[in-house]
Amino acid sequence: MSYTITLALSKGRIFEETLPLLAAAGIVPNESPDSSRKLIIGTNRPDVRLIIVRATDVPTYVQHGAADLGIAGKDVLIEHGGEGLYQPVDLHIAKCRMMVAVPVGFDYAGKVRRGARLRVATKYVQTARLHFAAKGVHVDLIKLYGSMELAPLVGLADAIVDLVSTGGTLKANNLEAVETIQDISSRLVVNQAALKLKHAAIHPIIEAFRAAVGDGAPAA
Ligand code: PRT
Ligand code: MG
Repeated sequence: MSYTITLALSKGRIFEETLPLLAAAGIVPNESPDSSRKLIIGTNRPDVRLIIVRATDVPTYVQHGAADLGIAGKDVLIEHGGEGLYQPVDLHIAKCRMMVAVPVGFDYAGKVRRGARLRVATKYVQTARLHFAAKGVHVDLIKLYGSMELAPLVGLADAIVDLVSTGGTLKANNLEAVETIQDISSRLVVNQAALKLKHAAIHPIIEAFRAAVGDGAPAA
């Protein structure tokens, strides 16, 4: 089977929230990545397949043209840099906020005012670097790959930069958010060369996603 269009997705919340948008574009996966271990999933359309990759790897597959399209969180796109990618549609899915959090009672504002140097643990090093540089806050960034909430509890860091949706994880670990860095949602990303070479196939998919999320602007 030769596929015209490959779409990169991560399983979990992005896959679940993308299903209705795919349906609006007339695309229905043949199986779910949660019940199947397959990494390449066919759809009702013989010319469209899905590939299942880690959320942080979606921009890489699309940048290199291994996928024509993908869906990735703004958090992931900021860290990746967005090179070689069009980001034509904000899908308003997998919403959360990128925030600075500290142990309850830690005087973050006071430390910042006094120009103290803070140790900040995060998976989002680029985002954190830009944020604290813009505020003129001196930080030592400590790169972690997960469970950032633990770092302040065991003395690895004073603060963390992480995604917050319900706030339940912060609360359970006696942490509180003290600053919002930015609102996050997932974006449709498109390989720039593929958009030109496969325009007839890709353009209608972009337009269907755009219509499904109620965005009236014309596609790239
Ligand atoms: O989980 P895995 O290590 O496989 O990969 P991933 O974390 O990169 O993927 P996934 O599927 O968990 O997240 C994919 C995308 O969903 C992210 O890139 C974000 O754009 C978006 N998203 C939306 C979130 C959240 N909400 C979210 N709450 N991603 C992660 N979280 C985590 C957060 O890091 C924290 O640990 O959930 C925890 C906080 O949740 P609350 O509800 O307790 O506040
Ligand atoms: Mg996760």
